[in-house]
Amino acid sequence: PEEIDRYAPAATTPGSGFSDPQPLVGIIMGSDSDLPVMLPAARILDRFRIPYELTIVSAHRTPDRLVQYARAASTRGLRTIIAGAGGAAHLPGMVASMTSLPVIGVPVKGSTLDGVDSLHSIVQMPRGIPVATVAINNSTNAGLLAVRILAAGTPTLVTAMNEYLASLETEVLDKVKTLEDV
Ligand code: RP5
Repeated sequence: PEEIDRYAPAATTPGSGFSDPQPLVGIIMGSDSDLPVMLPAARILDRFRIPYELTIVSAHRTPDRLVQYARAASTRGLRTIIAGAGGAAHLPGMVASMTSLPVIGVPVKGSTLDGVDSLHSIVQMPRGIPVATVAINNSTNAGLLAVRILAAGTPTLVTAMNEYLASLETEVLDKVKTLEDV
């Protein structure tokens, strides 16, 4: 719907496998206070040149917007949704109940309870309505999981993900070398 504010990178670059700037991933969060935790997911999607949108949808404060967003997500062209929330974190599960798209939940750590409240709220979904839950505050992994979902059937993205994994390995092996000199 038009009333949903969108943020998406200007354009994708060659080699991504996606040449259309139509957002493929929706990053949503319950409050602007979640933004610092959710931005790493956006940075991962930037890195893999995947177009996304980023906005606030609150399950409790904007319930009508939640329904509109979730119901329209698939027909608007989104392929997966990353939803972050803290406390009584009902956003990912409620979105998953109203779309057939894969939903990745990010438990956001609040000022109390160390984020365990958010984790339990997101991970303990009833049978039939899955939410792929990542670790508390780990939206990087939410972004990476979204890339993996999109990579199925997209060889350029598979290659890019393998290169990313190789870069992690190199990073650790470089540290091993450094430690050998200590
Ligand atoms: C949740 O309540 C939000 O996802 C956020 O993590 C938490 C606190 O929101 P604010 O009071 O900071 O807006 O709905």
